Amino acid sequence: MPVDPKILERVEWLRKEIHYHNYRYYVLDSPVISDAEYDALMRELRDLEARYPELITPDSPTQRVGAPPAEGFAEVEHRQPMLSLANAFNEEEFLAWYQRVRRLLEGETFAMTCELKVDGLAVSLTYENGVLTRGATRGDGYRGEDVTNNLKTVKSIPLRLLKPAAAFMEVRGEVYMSKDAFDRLNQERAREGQPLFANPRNAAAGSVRQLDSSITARRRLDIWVYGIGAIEGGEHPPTQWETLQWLRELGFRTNPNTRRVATPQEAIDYYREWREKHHDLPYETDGVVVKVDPFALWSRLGVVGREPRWAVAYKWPATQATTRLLSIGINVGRTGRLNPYAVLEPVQVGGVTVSKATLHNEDYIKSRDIRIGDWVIVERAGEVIPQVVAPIPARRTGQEQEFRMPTTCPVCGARVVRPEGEAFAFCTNASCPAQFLERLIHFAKAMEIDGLGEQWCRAFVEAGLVRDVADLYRLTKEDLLKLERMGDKLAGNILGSIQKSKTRPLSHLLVALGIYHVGTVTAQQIAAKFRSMERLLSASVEDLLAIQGIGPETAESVVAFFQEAQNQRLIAKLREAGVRMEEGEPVPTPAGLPLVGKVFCFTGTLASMTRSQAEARVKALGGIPTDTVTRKTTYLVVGTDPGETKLTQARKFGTALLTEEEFLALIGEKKGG
Ligand code: 0OW
Repeated sequence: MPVDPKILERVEWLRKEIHYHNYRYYVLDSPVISDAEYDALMRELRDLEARYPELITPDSPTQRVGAPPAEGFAEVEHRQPMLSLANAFNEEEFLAWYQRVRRLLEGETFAMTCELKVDGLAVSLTYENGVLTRGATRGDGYRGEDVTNNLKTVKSIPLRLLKPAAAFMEVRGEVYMSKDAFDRLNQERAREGQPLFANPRNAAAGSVRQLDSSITARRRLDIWVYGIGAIEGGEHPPTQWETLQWLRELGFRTNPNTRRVATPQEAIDYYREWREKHHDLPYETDGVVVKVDPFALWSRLGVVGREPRWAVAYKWPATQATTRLLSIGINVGRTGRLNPYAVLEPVQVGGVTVSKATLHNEDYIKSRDIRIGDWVIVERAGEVIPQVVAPIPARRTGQEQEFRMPTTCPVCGARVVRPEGEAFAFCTNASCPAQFLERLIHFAKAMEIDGLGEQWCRAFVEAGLVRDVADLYRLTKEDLLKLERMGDKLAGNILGSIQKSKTRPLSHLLVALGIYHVGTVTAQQIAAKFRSMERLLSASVEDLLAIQGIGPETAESVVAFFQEAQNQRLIAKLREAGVRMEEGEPVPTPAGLPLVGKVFCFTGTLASMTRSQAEARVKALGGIPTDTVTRKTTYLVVGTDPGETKLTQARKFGTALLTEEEFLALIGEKKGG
């Protein structure tokens, strides 16, 4: 029966009042009522919502914690991609950024907004008609994880805006954890014997990506909002400075230390001032973000790859120290790459104890003549892992030794090869434990095993459930139910997807095995030519070279892969598990499909459809969509904010470029169709 309008009115009044007091307390840091008065308002609203549950709305202040633990996060697409930032590590690099902007603007001068670069994680908040409807992590900039329930627990994120703004709006900000909250959290974790977080940024990221939002709620996260993404049915002010002011009036927390300046010297003054003061802030920062203030200039300046030309991150200086290089270790990275690292006499670098540092690769070590036993200079810049920058020859005793890259993998003993022209050496064993997690993730993706993403792969490996990819096909439900947060239904779904993946054609399996230089197109060509794993196992380099477009390095890499004993055993295990080893009859692509044999790659954002929609259209018309531009790519479709790398590759291979309109015409659609 309808609720008494007086109750409705009281509930609405309470919500508005509580939203306002939340704003005063968590955003302005200046409450105007006592905690007791605030608690009384909340208690009254909770009682009314308990008596009249039909009145509960998602933006009610009572709805900040309420969702059951998620089983994983849905992937969501940002309406406007989230960009990253180019770095300037010193004054001349900052001035170079400024001069390039001046040049691009034909000498026009412009104000700049200087903001502290808070060291947290970037998020995007979607408000529809003033109500928070979604919160997402940045992800790869195009797609992120839906962490709405977690972000709703952050008290300084408004569930509803204080005044009308737009029908649809994406608000961008940095979620962070204060130094105090970080210390308290680690003390608590130490007491409970849990692993500690390395720094507030990791703690914030771990808390936002918590599957159980009631845990997130206890983690005392906060946010500084700094920008807008897509906006429809409304507009924001014409400059960054005014937009920050406007966001504050809407109920967001914007950083009070922001400053608008007219000249690069003033920006440098701001940077110098905060380089000395930032340690006193209650939260961590890793530099200053300087932005061109008028938005009208942003569109004229544009974006290169993922980085806007109209902003730069001017980072705090790296800090250095000297110490002894005791030995050189090797870790085998996710792609089998051997990465040398320095084992150091522990030393304090900028307040952090450093005992390991990267040495990048063999050439880096040789070109700097770094020897084992040397005194060396170590540098740590913000979150970048520390690196050895140079030896100190003057302090040599003559006992130092040259470094030599091992010829067998330190983890599994397989041969190590250094492909022609590569800076790195690689382990040749597909089941090498060191690279296994990444190979498992790649396998699951290439075999389209739905539900088996990075975090479950990691859980399988850590629980020792799988030692090579073939073990996937031997998993049972009781195996999976041993895992924390694995439910019966999810276990059934994952096992079902694993079984279903057995029927994928040979080309999928070839991609899934992660053979160096073998991507989607090469795999399809090899599978089409040899048609079965049997024939492929005895193929020679010449047989492979006979395939149009396969070069010597690919042919050798494929033959080397199948000659490795561990790989042959792996394939035998997969076959015995029932994984298909044949390429299906070539699906008779109905004659006349316009894109048969055409290889597509996409870069940037399309206005008329998402990337996955465009790839599906290409597939439906007989074409092959791929992630990278190679000599085999027929077309590179260029959307807005294209990636520099793909354009460079396309120029190198002479790939035909298509605008979105040309692409739509090719697939027989018109813009906005
Ligand atoms: N961390 C920050 C911050 C900021 C960028 C966003 C896209 C282009 C300019 O305080 N105050 N302003 C921006 O503006 N970015 C920031 O952080 C970036 C976002 C993505 C990676 C960094 O976290």
